[in-house]
Amino acid sequence: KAINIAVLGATGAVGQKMIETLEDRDFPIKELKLLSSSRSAGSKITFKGTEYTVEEAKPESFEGVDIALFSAGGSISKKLAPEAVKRGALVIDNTSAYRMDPEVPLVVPEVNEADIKTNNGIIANPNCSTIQMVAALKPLEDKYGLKRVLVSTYQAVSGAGNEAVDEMNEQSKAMLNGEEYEASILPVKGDEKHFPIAFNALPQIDVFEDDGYTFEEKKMMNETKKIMHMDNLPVSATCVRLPIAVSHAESVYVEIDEEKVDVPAFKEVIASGDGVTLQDNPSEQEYPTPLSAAGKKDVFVGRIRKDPDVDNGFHMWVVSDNLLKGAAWNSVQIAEKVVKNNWL
Ligand code: 11C
Repeated sequence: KAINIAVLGATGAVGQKMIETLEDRDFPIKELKLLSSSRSAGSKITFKGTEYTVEEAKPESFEGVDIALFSAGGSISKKLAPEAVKRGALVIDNTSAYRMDPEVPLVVPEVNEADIKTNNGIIANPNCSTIQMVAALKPLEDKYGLKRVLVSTYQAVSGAGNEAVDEMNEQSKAMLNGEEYEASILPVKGDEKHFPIAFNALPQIDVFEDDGYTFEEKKMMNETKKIMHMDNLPVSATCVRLPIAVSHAESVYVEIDEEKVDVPAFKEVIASGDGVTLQDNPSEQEYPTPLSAAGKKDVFVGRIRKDPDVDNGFHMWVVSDNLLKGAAWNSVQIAEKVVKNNWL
């Protein structure tokens, strides 16, 4: 049955993709409400040939809304998600505001779809770099069990929003022209120092915590345990931003709980994963890249190799569109599961 949907953060990098994904999936919508901060209110967005005016989000905006997709920043989620829930909406929140709340399910449908059901009105959508990694780990956990995960990321600038991508583009042009440029957004807009992303690599995504890890790294470590229901799984991350517009890539080193597995068997298991596509043929130079994954919904895995010195250790290269599977598609996918299973 058709339902009433609201998208909060409709003009942002993820919000735009949410709207495109709802259209692309032909989601059963009765009424669509596009919401934003007062700054972007009044913008026009076309959905299925009809022009919508983006409205400023207020608590009353959620009257009559069945599912609200939130992607307007953590503080706005903290303020408006309870208001939406109070008015009967189910919130699918794409910020970090509620992810580690024990009352809130944190969901990647291919991994823990059943968790959707037990909610108090809010379902959290994980961090983009976490989503693609757990999608690739899930078939390995099911078949072999997991003992340890080490990951280094190569993340796209769109994870930091449209204005960060604009800054990368402007910086790149300026540097090629030998002109002065000033960084003002990355690595973290609110932090004291800013560094250019053009022709660079920044080993800081989000703010630093007291233990020397960044919040992005902590998100990968903590969210993975929660989504996979593996509180004791050792996961350690290094997150790096590169001058890529779309798609995060990750070098994932995994120790499985079996010692006699060969590469062909490991590849077969990866290929069997829901939402996972194996792209791994070194003799044909076949492997995923950020450009090849951009615009696609799947998680792509290649470069699978066995650690020559560790019997149960494997390397893999995991790439996915951070705005789709990492954000908009995963949120819409949760909404589809809710509708399909009558979980509203
Ligand atoms: C990035 N992963 O690439 C971040 C963006 O917690 O939802 C997503 C932030 C989040 O900068």
